[in-house]
Amino acid sequence: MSVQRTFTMLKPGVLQRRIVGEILSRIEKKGFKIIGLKLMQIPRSLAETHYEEHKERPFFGDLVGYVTSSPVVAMVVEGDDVISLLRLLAGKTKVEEALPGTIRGDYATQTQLNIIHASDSPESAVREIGLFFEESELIDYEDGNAKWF
Ligand code: FUP
Repeated sequence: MSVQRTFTMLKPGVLQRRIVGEILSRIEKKGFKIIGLKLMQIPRSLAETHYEEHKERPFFGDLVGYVTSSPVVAMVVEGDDVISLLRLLAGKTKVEEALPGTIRGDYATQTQLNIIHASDSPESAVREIGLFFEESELIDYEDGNAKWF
């Protein structure tokens, strides 16, 4: 196990559906430490850069349109093996594979509206944290509950 940081984003449907608290609660209950958190209206250029690996895919335009359609909640989360563990908590990308009990499995019926993004590798995490956050926006505070998780 090693302490990692990952980037996660609650997509526009989350704020619109008034379920920010519920989704944040899942991340908190798991025991991860939120070290950066903000509401953002993502500019189109940032969305295109964030999803640039998909730029040739047929869903790229709709995906960029969706994530720029209204505000998102952007976060940096820290914890032991948080990159893979947060992906597990989020659930599979495709809704037909996202199991009940996962965030996507419980809250999404369409892949394009799968409500949460979480970095898929250490390289992606570094890149995505750098795209969305300044270092000064990340708070390195003492976690009084760390031993309980
Ligand atoms: P993930 O890392 O789980 O978000 O998955 P991807 O990077 O493969 O996909 C990014 C986003 O593109 C997904 F969250 C939803 C959208 N997508 C589609 O709309 N259709 C697809 O077939 C695959 C992905």
